[in-house]
Amino acid sequence: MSSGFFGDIAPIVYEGPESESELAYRHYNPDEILLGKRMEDHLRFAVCYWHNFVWPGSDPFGGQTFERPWFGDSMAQAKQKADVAFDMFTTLGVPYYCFHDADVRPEGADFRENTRNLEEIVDYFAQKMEQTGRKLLWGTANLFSHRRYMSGAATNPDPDIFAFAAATVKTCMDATHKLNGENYVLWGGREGYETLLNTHIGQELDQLGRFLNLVVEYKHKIGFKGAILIEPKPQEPTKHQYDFDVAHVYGFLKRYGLEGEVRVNIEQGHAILAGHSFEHELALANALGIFGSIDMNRNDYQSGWDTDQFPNNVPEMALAYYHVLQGGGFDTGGTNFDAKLRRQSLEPDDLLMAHVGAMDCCARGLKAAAKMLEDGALSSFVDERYSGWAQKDAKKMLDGGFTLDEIADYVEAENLNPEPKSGRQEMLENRLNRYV
Ligand code: XUL
Ligand code: CO
Repeated sequence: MSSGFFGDIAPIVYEGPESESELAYRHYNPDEILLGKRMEDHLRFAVCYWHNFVWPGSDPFGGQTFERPWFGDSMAQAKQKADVAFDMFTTLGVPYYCFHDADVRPEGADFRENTRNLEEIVDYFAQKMEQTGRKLLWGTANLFSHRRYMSGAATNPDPDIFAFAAATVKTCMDATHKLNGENYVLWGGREGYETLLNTHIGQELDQLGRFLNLVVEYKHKIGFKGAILIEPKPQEPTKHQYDFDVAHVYGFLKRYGLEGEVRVNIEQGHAILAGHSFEHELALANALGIFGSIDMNRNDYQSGWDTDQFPNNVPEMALAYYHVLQGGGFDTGGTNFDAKLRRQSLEPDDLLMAHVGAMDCCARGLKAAAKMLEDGALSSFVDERYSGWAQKDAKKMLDGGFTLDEIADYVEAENLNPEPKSGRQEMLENRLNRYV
């Protein structure tokens, strides 16, 4: 049954680049085949619950701007919110969604009530998913908003808070498993520190390592087949977060023996906050074998804040999808819009237009990326640039077949005197620009 929130808006469909409608896809054509696969199956779009249906429009200087009938803390309102959310997923034709426990259930007085509320909503979601054919990309626990987590969840100095957080994650993993979620995400919003004056870093890292091992052990215990993903972010809300970026996460996983068990959910805006480009983080995750999923939302490049805006820069997105495709594309992952409206965008259809534009930009980025890959526009040069490493002696050098002094002997014997070769950056930038 329709929630009525969006009025009588018909399902949004592909109308092609000439369409004049604000509520039509010009580029996102789910059935279009790229590299042998449907566009919908490449992109695996997800709508996030929190920014669309929970965030009230507040900023550090002002409170609520959005008026939504489901704002409140009753179970009836939580179900009304779910009705609107599923209406939006189906109107947009987005196959997946993502949520935190605190987005979807009323806050209870204690752990037991939280769990009961979550279970009731999970049953409601299960019915709605069955009716609408929508799927869960990932579930997660909000271990950062409640005041009990102000000094961390897994990394809290108080073991009772560690326990409360662990128990909460168990309930969220159960919920995700029950809804056939394809991934479980951990973003450690409070897993870091404000000041070293009161912080024991080594102790906190060991707590975080044990916490993540508990999650992985439980995944296997319940037979959850999805991927466990960490979402890196360097700061905000804490001054310094332990899951700073992909490289930090990899080092952390190695240290705690989890590099084969946990992958990353990379958010565009977080990459920028860490001083990287999005494609750097994607390429590195691929190289390290830990790529999982993406949050496709941008920051404001001037303010330097995590503004969670809908993506709208096609060249950036082309490069992002280029790296996603180069790594073989999404497996359990997908494209989640962890994005929110600007607080002045009050109307229900602003929510729809934001997603329509974002999905069209992703589709354009994906098409450009697929074409670049197909044509070998960048890879032909890169392959040639590294082709020397296919030669016998070069391979031997890489595989440990030479010691340092043997390499010195080799250079002398062959009288090596190599000349540098052009990196051709401008030529490659020009090539890229032909596709976007
Ligand atoms: C915060 C953020 C989170 C995670 C899920 O910056 O990105 O919403 O995506 O907890
Ligand atoms: Co995110």
